[in-house]
Amino acid sequence: MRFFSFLLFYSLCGPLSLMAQPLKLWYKQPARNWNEALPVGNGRLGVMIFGKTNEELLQLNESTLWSGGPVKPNPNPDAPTYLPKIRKALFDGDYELATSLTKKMQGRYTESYEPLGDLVIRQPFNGQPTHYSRDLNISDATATTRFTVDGVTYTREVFVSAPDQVIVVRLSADKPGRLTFDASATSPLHYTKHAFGSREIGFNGKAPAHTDPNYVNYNPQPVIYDDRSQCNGMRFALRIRALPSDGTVTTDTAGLHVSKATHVVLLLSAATSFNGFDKCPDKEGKDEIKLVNGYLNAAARKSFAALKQAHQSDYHRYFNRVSLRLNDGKAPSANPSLATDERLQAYSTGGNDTDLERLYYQFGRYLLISCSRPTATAANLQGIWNNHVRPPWSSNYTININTEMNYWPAEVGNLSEFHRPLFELIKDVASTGKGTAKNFYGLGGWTAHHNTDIWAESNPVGDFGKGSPLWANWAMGGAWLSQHLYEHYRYTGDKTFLRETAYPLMKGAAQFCSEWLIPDGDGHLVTAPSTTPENVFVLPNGKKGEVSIATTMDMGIIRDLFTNVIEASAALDTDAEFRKLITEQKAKLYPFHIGKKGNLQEWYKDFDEVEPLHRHVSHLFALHPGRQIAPLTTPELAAAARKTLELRGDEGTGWSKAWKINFWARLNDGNHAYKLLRELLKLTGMEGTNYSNAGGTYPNMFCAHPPFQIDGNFGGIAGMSEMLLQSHLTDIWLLAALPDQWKTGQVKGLRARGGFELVELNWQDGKVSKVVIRSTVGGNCRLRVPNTLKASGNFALKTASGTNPNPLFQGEPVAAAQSTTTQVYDFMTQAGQTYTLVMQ
Ligand code: FUC
Repeated sequence: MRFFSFLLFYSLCGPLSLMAQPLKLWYKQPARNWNEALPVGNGRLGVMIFGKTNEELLQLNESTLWSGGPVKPNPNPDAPTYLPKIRKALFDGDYELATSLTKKMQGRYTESYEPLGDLVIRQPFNGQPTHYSRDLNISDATATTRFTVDGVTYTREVFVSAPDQVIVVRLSADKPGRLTFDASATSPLHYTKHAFGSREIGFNGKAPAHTDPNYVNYNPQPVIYDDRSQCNGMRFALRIRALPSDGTVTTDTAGLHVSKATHVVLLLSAATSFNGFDKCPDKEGKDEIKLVNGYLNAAARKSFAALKQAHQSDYHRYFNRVSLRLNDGKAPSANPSLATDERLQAYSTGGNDTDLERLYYQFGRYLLISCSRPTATAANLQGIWNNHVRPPWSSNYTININTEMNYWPAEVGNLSEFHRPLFELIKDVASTGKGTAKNFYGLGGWTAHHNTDIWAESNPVGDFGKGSPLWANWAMGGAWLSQHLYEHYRYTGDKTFLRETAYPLMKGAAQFCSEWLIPDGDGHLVTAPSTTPENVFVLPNGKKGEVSIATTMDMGIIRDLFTNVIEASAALDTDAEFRKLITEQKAKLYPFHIGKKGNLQEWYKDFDEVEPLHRHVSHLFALHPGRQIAPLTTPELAAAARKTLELRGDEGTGWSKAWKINFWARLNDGNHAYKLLRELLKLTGMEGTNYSNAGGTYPNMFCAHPPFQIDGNFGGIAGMSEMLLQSHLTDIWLLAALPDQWKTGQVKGLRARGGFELVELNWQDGKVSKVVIRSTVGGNCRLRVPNTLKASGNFALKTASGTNPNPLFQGEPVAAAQSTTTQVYDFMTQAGQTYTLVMQ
């Protein structure tokens, strides 16, 4: 009945009114596996909801729950002695020796992100459930499961409150006294169960002192709990309390038993003893029992309605900042009777559904709000959702692409606050990274390598020679992460942040790079050893080489960092000497080269790659997320970057496709970006790891690496933003890579660099019909658009000429300010004022 009234409503009111409907992922059956379960979270607490009927499963996470303890300093004191030997081997052309020596400069692997446990709710039914539906309403951040059985309709609502720091589960029956269930909680870690009075249960536990990455298979005991030092393995606690209801509630060690109720609200609270990256989580740990009870007691004083109201008004503050309409919903095959998995399936087999693309975009924003709250930890490889004790790649922070990708949509997607946890992580990594720079290389500043964890590990991983230098010994992690600090400044113009937080960290990363560079004897500065994650080259003798000199990625990242530090130190009027030094060094960096195939060369020499279709495209860093290569500023290098992408092909894992969307958008090829977006959204159920012909989207809209990795969700929507709006060069370019399928649309609330907010952008037939821009910090607004515009209102709009005077838009000069396909305008803005431009 509900379904038919929805159909009637839809046909009466048409697709436009569909826009006003809440955005939902919904399904006609319970989740059959984790990749069909639905994620909710508040940055610290995460839940995967399976929506099963008589045995519901809520898989639980707490974002600070990791194995291990603080980083052990100086794990490989001999490391620096190998550096001169490696460099000699490299300049002698002995790449094999260089590779084997580089292995001697490795340290420990990181620790793993651990699951908290499972809540199982058993309801005894006689009949078969009917009228089943479950959904995740991303407009309200609430999940609902509903079904009818034995003549009763049961509803379960779940949300995770950020203001109240609890998971709220409300179970109800539409007939009085028909709600009877048992709830029990288990953990895959070491734990003991408890019952507290008649309405509360829970467990206390201890995380492993160490967990090996899932790809390490040579240790007899990959998960270790024993730790006499009391410095490894944090404590954790979970509490589940039933609020007073009309039924009876009892507890015992088996769980919590509710009988003959009508509505019951369960509050779940969790905490760990994690007390910062440099504190022993056990003997110096926080009092997790006090924390868990504190959250629970405070929340229990509120009604369900009050908890829900506080949760939703908090969530709406962020989520509602952006809205999107693509093609006015004119081409959706979006048959409203199709569930999300069916819609993905229809889309994967060629159906058009711009509304599904919109849902995907907003789902990505939903995920960032749910897994990267300003006061919580940064989003890891799986955000905060993981059910494995030894998760894929430790579910850690892989910083040779993945962690950075998580944060690409933050600023443009108007979720700037949600970028902050990354800055906190960078601070911690810079702290251990200072020791790593000194102990591994004898250098100043700070550095980090392939991946890090909650303890801010920064050493080259690989377990003392067992890992491939290709990824383990890549020393550019700190330099790449630092880009995020400066980008936050470019978007917000927040000088206090630049002075107090960003600049000291950026400068430390630049100091390391400045000392890491060496002359190549040919007038250039190079890095050595150097790798390009994660491809291997063919040596002249036909063998494989991993380590070489001055890879294009190294040069791109250092060029980017130096540019940012030069701009930042000038903006802050500080460190003139250091600025002079790195300005001179930047001019001598080994330049980008165009290879024999017309591509952007990946290595110092024009080697062939062992895997021509490799998923990483590290050498295009300067195209995206860097700003050194662009069609408008370096047309020849941009053409070479295009050739590289053509040669690499469109295959790859989830994040690889997502990165390629961004690359093609930066090359202003909206149709190619769109082709990749469609591939990213291809429905898959694939498990395991398939590095070449894989990627796609699981039924719950999580990105398949495979297996699940959240980076592809975030990279994908960052790419969609880049198709509509780019501001990395010296202007704000609207509709920079518009595909044919998005000829008409509207977006509200995206942010551009320079502190500008796109209050509203409307376009028709590929042309901007109206744009409303609000300035938050003032300054010149230089706008690049595909058609002529006029000012609506009393402000002077002029054709742009010369350098953009706005200090947040420095950069390489754009060859021709007015290109044949775009118009470029300047208008002066004042902070807090709004400016409207309309089609002429
Ligand atoms: C890098 C990638 C893998 C994976 C892992 C987490 O090492 O090469 O594809 O994304 O990180």
